[in-house]
Amino acid sequence: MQKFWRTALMVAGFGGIVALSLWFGLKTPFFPVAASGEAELSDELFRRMAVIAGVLFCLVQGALLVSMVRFRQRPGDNGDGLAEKENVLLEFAWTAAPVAIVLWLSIASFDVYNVMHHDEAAASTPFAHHHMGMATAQASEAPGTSAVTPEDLTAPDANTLRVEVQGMQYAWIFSYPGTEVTTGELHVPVGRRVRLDIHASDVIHSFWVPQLRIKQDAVPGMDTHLEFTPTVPGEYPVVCAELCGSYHGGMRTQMIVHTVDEFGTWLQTAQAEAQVQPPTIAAIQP
Ligand SMILES: [Cu+2]
Repeated sequence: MQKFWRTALMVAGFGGIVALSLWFGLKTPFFPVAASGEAELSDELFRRMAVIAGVLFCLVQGALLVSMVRFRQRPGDNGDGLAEKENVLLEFAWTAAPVAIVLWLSIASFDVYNVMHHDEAAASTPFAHHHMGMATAQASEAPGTSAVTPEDLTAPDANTLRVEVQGMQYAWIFSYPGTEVTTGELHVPVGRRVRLDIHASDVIHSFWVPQLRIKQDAVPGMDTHLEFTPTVPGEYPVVCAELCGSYHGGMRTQMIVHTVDEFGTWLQTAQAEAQVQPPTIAAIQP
């Protein structure tokens, strides 16, 4: 009978730990606003990890606490304790369980990674080729005008918006291929898929926008990219997340997510300005 109660207590304790971990993991209060379509993917992954970590934390700390109290040295006890040699089942379990968890987490993480880092083949759909072909044709017909008009970039069925991102000590420079627009702030329309092609001029930087849950290293000599769909208009901080020099902490700018109309207006203004004067963007050089 005593064995029954001991088992019942252990099962109840484990149930309590799981419930506590679920509550902590699913209600995790650490996230800023989720402003992209992909944010939920990484948040969900984080919550699952938090639940698993919560269970493991409680189990390990609980076992420590129970052992400290139950198996403490009693007065007058100078023995060596139990001569426990091995427990094959236990050793197998504590090896197999972490292997299974890590494998599952790797696969789940890779799924999320794949959504945010399309490869070149996936990005260049036949429609993209068609659209780019049209833009080139327009440019050759009317030399001197921009290949891509604001209407092209804001049309509801328009392609993924491509932006070239250049990281350098200590600034981010954004240019919009097909237009002459180059800016120090990233402007994008809400609800449209955006592809950033990321480069670095000098050392490794990392393009990070916490509210959109996107982060990608910018590596000299290597092209990296990110894809996402902003869902909430607003201004979000762009932060360099890779220590890149003495002014690394100042390597910040803004991502402005516009409504579609606002973006069209911004692009028109920026193009008009670009034609009047070539872009002058100063990076801070110590
Ligand atoms: Cu940097």
